[in-house]
Amino acid sequence: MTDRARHFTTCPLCEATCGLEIQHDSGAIKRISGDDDDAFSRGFICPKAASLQQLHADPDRLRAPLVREPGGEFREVSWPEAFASVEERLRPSLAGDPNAAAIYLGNPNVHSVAGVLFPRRVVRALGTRNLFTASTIDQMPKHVACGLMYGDPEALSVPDLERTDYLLMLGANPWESNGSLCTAPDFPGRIRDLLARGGRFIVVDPRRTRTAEHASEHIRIRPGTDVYLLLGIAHVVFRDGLVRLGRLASILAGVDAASELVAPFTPPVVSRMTGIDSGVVERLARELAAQERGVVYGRIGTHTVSFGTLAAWAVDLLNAITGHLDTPGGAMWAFPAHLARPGEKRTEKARRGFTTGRWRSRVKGHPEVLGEFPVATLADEIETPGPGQVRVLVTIAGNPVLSAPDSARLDRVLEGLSFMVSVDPYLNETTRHAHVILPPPSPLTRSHYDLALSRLAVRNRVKWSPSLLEPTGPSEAEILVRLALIAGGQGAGADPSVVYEQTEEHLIASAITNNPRVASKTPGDIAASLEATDPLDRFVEIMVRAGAYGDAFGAVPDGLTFTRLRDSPHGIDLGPLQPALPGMLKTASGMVELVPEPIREDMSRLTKALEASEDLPEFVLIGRRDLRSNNSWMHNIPLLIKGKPRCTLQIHPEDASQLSLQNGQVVRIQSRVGELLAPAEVTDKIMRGVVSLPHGYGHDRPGTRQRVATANAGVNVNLLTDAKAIDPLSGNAVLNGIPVTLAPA
Ligand SMILES: Nc1nc2c(c(=O)[nH]1)N[C@H]1C(S)=C(S)[C@@H](COP(=O)(O)OP(=O)(O)OC[C@H]3O[C@@H](n4cnc5c(=O)[nH]c(N)nc54)[C@H](O)[C@@H]3O)O[C@H]1N2
Ligand SMILES: Nc1nc2c(c(=O)[nH]1)N[C@H]1C(S)=C(S)[C@@H](COP(=O)(O)OP(=O)(O)OC[C@H]3O[C@@H](n4cnc5c(=O)[nH]c(N)nc54)[C@H](O)[C@@H]3O)O[C@H]1N2
Ligand code: SF4
Ligand SMILES: [Mo]
Repeated sequence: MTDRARHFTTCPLCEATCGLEIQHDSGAIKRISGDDDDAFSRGFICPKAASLQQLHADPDRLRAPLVREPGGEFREVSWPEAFASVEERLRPSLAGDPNAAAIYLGNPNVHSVAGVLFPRRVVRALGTRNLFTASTIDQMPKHVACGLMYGDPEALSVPDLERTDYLLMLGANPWESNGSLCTAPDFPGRIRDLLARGGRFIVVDPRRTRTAEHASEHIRIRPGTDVYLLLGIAHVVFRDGLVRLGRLASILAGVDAASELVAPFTPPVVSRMTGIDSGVVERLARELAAQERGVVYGRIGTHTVSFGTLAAWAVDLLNAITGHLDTPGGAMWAFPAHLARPGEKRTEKARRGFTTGRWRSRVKGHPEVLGEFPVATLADEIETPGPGQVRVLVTIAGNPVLSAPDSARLDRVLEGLSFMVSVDPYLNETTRHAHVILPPPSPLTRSHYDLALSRLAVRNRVKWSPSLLEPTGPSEAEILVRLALIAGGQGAGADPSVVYEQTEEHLIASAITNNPRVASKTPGDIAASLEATDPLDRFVEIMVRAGAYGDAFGAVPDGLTFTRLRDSPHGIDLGPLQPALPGMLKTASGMVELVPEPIREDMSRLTKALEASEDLPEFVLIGRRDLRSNNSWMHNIPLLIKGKPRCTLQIHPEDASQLSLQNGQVVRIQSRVGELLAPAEVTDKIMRGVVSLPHGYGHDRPGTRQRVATANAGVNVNLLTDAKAIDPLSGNAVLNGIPVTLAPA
């Protein structure tokens, strides 16, 4: 028996944030397992966790920067050479126009402190308005809905899974995805607990997913129509006098207006649009309203559709009118340790509410939302000539060539850029277009704290973990800071520590202004009292000590300190979710706006769709996820990709027989924008008229360096999704419910 050391950390791969125990021999990883003592995840992990070891060891993972030669070949270079080459080309290619640069930030950024803090710094240094992120192919509708209702686009409510007795879930498949906008390690276990205490779990999905198989009831819905179901339920709640406002009665604005707005959505109308029996709509309304502790929760299938924001809004509306908002067992808000408790900030930003469209995109005139334009319009900005045309692209942790709609066009236009730089550990479908690739080291080389996901947790908790390994090159933080310095004109030789110092000063200043218990401290006192040494750990320390449970740098005797974080390798439980209203509200009225004006306006689009509903397409395409995948970027891990090919077109047996399609036979799938071939998987799990293909595949592009993925290429579903189809309020792409035609190939 060798004496292995045990290292505890958090898995950075998905939103569940499971605690890991890594057994190692002086850094050589021997085993990765769930941390049984983690206060939140209690030992749960999924198969992806163990693959961190393979990810770390992956020979295709870039260890050194690459520069693309004029001939197209990539050459490994030293870090100084790589940064020099960015300096040489980035700013000159802009020719003085900051908006000639665009930046795309991908999903993995939310999983690291560096990825949350520093990409914004690069954006500011570039000075461009052309900011694009994975949010507009994902959850932007929820930000907009919450922004409009609560005044704060980051105030996303989560279902209180641990205390609810009734969960109505739409468009989510946590048995595969492990949950989203709802950080709950072992989501399935938490649902099993709900069922064990006699609760009901209802899943609305066009597919009988693994999640649906565990539900008390599975309701099939026609893709893209969740909003009708939700408004139909609200209709019955109002019609039958089942409204219960409870404690929130005095701060809910627009109850009568909401009642009027949902009047057209009678159960028969809803039934016609969704394919769900009127009787089911009536019953769901009665059940939800009768619950002491019940909640409605919607995710990808509810958001990435053409009425995404309306549907996201309808979820919160329904929770509000049935007495399930901001109450145990309902939809609640987490209080992360690094933020002030809602309403406690001394100088709460003036309650200005939330607006979008402060500026517009050059080509299509899309309104900015949270300072971003829709990813769906990135190709327009690159391809369309004229002043302000995008000639330079920075991508950080993103693979839009596989993840964004109409990606054939994006793939094509990226080749026309004057300069592209990517911060990414792989030479993949997107980064093969870059002139310089700057690979961050493996996640095991960074300490961990969840700045983003702790806001979405179903239980308050805090955890900080040190890094396991030393990076051999610069950390991701340093890469991003250097990129920001180059973009800002300070050059490749500028000292990153200046940026760390500025960030620290800024965080200390905010601590003093925001927390009344810190107000009497001087910046010098605070800096001198810090225990952490690494700059990013110091940022976490400042935020946590000034945050909701912090020691306020000595003013609160039992408050959290960095020493306590360091001495709690399994995390610290901070208890169940607590009520946040009205303190959290940032609307101009100081109320929850149940019927914000932009929502009321967009409702007319919905009413119009009611009239146009007769000519339904023969087939619509939806997506899906698999437990062993992670969007586009973990198909290079043999452990995860092995087994039956998973990039198949699921189709109902009766639809298949009508098309004379056999299981395994190749189908030609055509949409307005493209076509592709995929093997049919005939299964009654999917409803008639709907077919499903997962995203993140299509690893057959030339010039990539992901050998395992290339051998298991699959096809890219986003060759079929339409960049013209977006939810207008959020700019989110429509990725579910794509009209397609099918034929045997
Ligand atoms: N049709 C369809 N399309 C979809 C979806 C869908 O359901 N259907 N889902 C959408 C959703 S929800 C999302 S979030 C997007 C994701 O869209 P993206 O974020 O664009 O794509 P990912 O596949 O997550 O790619 C992540 C990239 O980050 C790199 N990476 C991994 N770890 C790190 C790291 O630590 N640092 C850095 N710098 N880079 C890293 C990977 O190599 C990869 O290139 O896809 C969307 N696209
Ligand atoms: N294993 C794995 N885990 C992941 C990811 C991954 O790629 N793989 N990606 C991560 C990311 S970035 C995200 S955002 C989350 C997403 O997490 P989830 O929101 O749970 O996403 P999905 O698993 O795609 O589940 C969406 C479900 O919506 C259904 N659906 C499609 N259209 C409609 C519709 O119109 N109405 C309704 N009601 N349902 C519909 C689909 O059939 C599918 O079952 O997962 C994260 N976790
Ligand atoms: S569910 Fe899997 S991928 Fe997600 S955090 Fe847990 S172990 Fe990691
Ligand atoms: Mo996502």
